[in-house]
Amino acid sequence: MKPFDPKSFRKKRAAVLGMGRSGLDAARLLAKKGFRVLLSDTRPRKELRALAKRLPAKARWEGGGHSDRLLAASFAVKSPGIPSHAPILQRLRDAGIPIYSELEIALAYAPACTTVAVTGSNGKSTVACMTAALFKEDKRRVHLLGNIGSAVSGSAADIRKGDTVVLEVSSYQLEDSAWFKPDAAAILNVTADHLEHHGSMEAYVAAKARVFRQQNRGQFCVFNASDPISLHLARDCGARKLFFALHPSTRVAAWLDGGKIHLRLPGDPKDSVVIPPKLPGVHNLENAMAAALLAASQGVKPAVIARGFKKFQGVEHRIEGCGTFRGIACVNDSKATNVDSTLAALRALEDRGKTLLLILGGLPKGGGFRALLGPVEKGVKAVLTIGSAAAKIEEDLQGAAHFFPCETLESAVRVGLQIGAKGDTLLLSPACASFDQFQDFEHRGRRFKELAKELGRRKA
Ligand code: UMA
Ligand code: ADP
Repeated sequence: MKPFDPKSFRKKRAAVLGMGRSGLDAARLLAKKGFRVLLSDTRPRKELRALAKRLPAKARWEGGGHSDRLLAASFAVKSPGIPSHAPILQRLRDAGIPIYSELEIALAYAPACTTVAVTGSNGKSTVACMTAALFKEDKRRVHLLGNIGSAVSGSAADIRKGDTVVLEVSSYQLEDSAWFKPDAAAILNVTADHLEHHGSMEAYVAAKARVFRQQNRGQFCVFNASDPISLHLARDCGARKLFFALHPSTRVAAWLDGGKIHLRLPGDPKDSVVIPPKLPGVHNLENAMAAALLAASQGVKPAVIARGFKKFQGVEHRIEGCGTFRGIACVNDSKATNVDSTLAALRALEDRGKTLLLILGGLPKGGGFRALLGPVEKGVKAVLTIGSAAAKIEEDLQGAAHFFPCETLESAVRVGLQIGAKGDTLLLSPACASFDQFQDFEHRGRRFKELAKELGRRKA
């Protein structure tokens, strides 16, 4: 299979699998570029009708499954959420039809721009936002796209020569991207996540490695020397490697000393020191080092990085302080959808002592909660459980704290504010996906903030 080249197809027919954000934007882009597009989705037709109204008149679509009509296409575009074992993918392969990711199609239409890609199990959005802020501080025209919520196809027409495109890339997007070749990439950390989609840890790690597979000595890749899998993957990378670590060592390009970030960049005879953004947790210092290296690899000067960090305020739903009610500080970490991100929050707040009222639960991702046992015992006064993971949480964390089964977020906030004392912290850091009770983690986080305000203002 060759990289996606729009001019190479004799028949201008494209099949687009999935009618979510990626599929709809890819279809619009391809239709504009003169392709006859057929979109296809497993959802019933009646659920798709409203979406189809937003498509160009020439685009055709089908619901209720992926039919053989797709096999008339010259190539197919796969939405990231479609599992790689979906039967339609095999049927397309058997018919010799190449399958590309939405990311690859979109970037093929973007003119010469700088591409910077961030992947990892946790911290992608934060690092992508920070990196974009650093490039903006350098007065560049920046597009922040990808898994963060905006398909690249939707912005391809707006990307100009010389722009900087900062991409948050997920393992889902990478597993389909055989030709992706960013100018700078970062693998922040790799811990078990999304195993239900990838089928095995090996497949998940292999997908992450695709972020640098096509890179060569002309590009850069940032690795976390303190993360065993990120470090291990570096062995296989042909780009110029930039490591970051919490402690100084001769091999690293960024490290911490006295709370400051030290940078030693290739070609720069002297080290630079920058003050990191004021955000909670050691993990955010790691995030800042990764962002600094990505920006510096593309010529952003340390003084500009320092200015960008000074202005950076953090990202919504990530250990976000959202007010103090009845003397209880409320913190929204709804984006903590796995155990590792909840561990990061517990570490970040450990200086508060044993004052945490922790809301845990939602839709479990598999793998259990036992890794939380020690930190919960140390820093958590009470665990308030919600959603379908509640029983498993109680089983795994038995004896570590008092448990209050609350079922819903509303009840958890109410109970938290009732049982909490002045000086306590009510933390939503659920270690679970949100889809059992909410549209997504943003919906859950917004609801938490509303509830804290609403119930916190009522008399106890
Ligand atoms: N579908 C099929 N056939 C199937 C399976 C699904 O047709 O076999 C259809 C569904 O019915 C649905 C569509 O495919 O209509 C959904 O496609 P999708 O799941 O790829 O979702 P998009 O709306 O295109 O959003 C995707 C990313 N979603 C996933 O990777 C699951 C979004 O990341 C991303 O922001 C968006 O593209 C733009 O780039 C979200 C996400 O949850 C935030 N990502 C995961 C994460 O961060 O943990 C990886
Ligand atoms: P992602 O896009 O990879 O999901 P986010 O930046 O949205 O990452 O953060 C997701 C969750 O992980 C949040 O709860 C956040 O506090 C936590 N987090 C952020 N950076 C890191 C990191 N480097 N290591 C561990 N957890 C992190």
